[in-house]
Amino acid sequence: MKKSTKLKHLLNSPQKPEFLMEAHNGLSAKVVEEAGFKGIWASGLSISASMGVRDNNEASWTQVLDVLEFMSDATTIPILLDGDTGYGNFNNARRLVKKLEQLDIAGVCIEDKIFPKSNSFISGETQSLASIEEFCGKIKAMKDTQMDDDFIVVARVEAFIAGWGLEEALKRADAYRQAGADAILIHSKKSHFNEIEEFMKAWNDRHPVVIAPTKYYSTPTEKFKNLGVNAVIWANHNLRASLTAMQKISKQILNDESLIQVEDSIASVEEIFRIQNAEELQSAEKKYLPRT
Ligand code: SPV
Ligand code: MG
Repeated sequence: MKKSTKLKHLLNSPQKPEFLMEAHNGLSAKVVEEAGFKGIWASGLSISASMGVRDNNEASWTQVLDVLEFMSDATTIPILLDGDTGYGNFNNARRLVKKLEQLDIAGVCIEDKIFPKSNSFISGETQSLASIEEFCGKIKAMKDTQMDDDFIVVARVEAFIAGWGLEEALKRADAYRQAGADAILIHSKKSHFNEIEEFMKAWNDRHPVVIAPTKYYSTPTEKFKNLGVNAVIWANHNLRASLTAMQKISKQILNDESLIQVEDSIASVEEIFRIQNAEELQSAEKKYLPRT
């Protein structure tokens, strides 16, 4: 089955919610697939952080595509790209769709802000939203451009992030649905899931909904299920886990000036070879290299 079709099924699955796990490079994408997840969230925050830059479109869109190519080649489960604002206007966004399809990326999520975007958790209230008309035009251009009928465009509503209320969030979500978005991502930066709850009740199962409970992380998943959320994105947890691990190990090796204390607490070199599938190359070499 095509990766795009798998993502489409995941977003429309009778089993609610389904889950997408964050990855930010080929290795973390493999880890997500091996863990058993059905889909990958290629997080803008995590990809930018792993490149050592900010989540403000400092990395160019083609630099992001280079990372995605490794992620896509390394895995068989679908990848949903966090495509920020689509890296420009409708024209940039539709060219993005064309290139994503070529890389076998299953779908892209775009948010109704202005390029260059800022992360939703940094001074959200000062962030301007795109006009509904402009954003709907962008969604339409993307849907008109895709060659694969199952390619997914998720429209992310940043109304709550920018300090607007339920009415604005609903108005935008419904306009984006009508413009052709395959699902809505409703985002909130509150530590309680109130905004999401209000939205889900008023939305009344009109169209698939995706959430990213980064800030309201203490909400039991059962609540999302009861509200009928279609998919939950665990949005940045591999990046954060690896940052903590790297900080700890670098400090320890710096202080110890020795590897004695760390060797058993980290992945073995053999484990790296396994996840790289080094064995396959060894057998291919036997098959294809001249015997000397
Ligand atoms: C990201 O992962 O870059 C997101 C989701 O946009 S969140 O960080 O939860 O805003
Ligand atoms: Mg993002």
